[in-house]
Amino acid sequence: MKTIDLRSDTVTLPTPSMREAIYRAELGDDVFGEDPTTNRLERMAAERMGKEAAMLVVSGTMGNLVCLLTQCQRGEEAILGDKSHTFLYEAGGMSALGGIHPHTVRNQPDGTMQLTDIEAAIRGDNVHFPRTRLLCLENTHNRCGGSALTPEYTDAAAALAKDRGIWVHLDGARIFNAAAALGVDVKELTRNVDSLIFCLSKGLSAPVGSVVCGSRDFITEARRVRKVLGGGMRQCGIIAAAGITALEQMVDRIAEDHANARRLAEGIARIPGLAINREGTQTNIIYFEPVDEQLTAKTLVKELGEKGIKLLQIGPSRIRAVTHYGITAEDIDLTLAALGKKMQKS
Ligand code: TLP
Repeated sequence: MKTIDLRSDTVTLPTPSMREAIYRAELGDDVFGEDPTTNRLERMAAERMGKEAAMLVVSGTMGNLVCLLTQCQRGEEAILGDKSHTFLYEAGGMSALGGIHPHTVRNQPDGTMQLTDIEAAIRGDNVHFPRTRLLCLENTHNRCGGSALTPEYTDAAAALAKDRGIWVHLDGARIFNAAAALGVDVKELTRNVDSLIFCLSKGLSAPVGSVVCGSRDFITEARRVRKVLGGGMRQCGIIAAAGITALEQMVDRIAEDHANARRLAEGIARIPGLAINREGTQTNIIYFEPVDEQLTAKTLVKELGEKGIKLLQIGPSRIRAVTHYGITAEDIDLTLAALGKKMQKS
């Protein structure tokens, strides 16, 4: 039976040319700064993001944590969206390991936080309050339907933060999806943030790895934090080699994933009994739900799973589908046919 795995873009396997690049990678000890392939990936990533320096980390979660720990001391505060990945899905690492106080601000359905809400969350100088150090943005926004924050919004939020003397970190796990959806160079989305991460192992299809980018001084400090977390790797050119191939070959095809996500969303909108998120599909993530109380999200996910179509249940009623390399328009049509058949029966 054919499997169509729409649970996440993290399920992507390395392409044949990534496997070839891994096999051929020139290696050294990266803790000594001597892995030529890792050094090359880090230079490429910094250049792409318009930053001075970059550092390979194991995962997006580690990248966000390294950035937070580099920018905030214990008892200081970071402002972040109440639906942000860092707040919801990173095991509370910022407080568990950094003693950093999360101050959540409501995410709007499009993934933004209102500037007035951010402004209100920034603490004044008062002995009762933690010090606000950092504002965290997420682009694309996972829980907000894969929505893309525009350069104008990012610049405005960063200007506000700068004016109030706080830094800005961007969780750009899927920043290339945002750039593709908006038709802008990725630098337009990163130019005013102090630190950012992007993931090699999601839409870009590499097997492992994320990259932290920022100023030279920031990355020097971040290397120390990564070491503390046990993230100093040795011959990680094995990972970086696939990352280089990802940057060279996988960025320009992302638009295909977005077209497939739109095809899926439009098809779901036509199936009676299913409701699709109202914000529209901008990138490769969609959320939908059964409206009929007889059929729960859990049952629908289970029954499609039995037919080889894997979806992710999020909360009691929502279902997530993510398109990625390896998912074709034909797979989308098979998924829609299976969903349509299931809904007819229920
Ligand atoms: N997201 C995963 C799950 O954790 C939910 C997914 O399947 O979408 N930032 C954002 C915006 C993310 O979506 C993710 C992963 C991360 C950070 C963490 O990356 P990893 O999984 O590499 O630690």
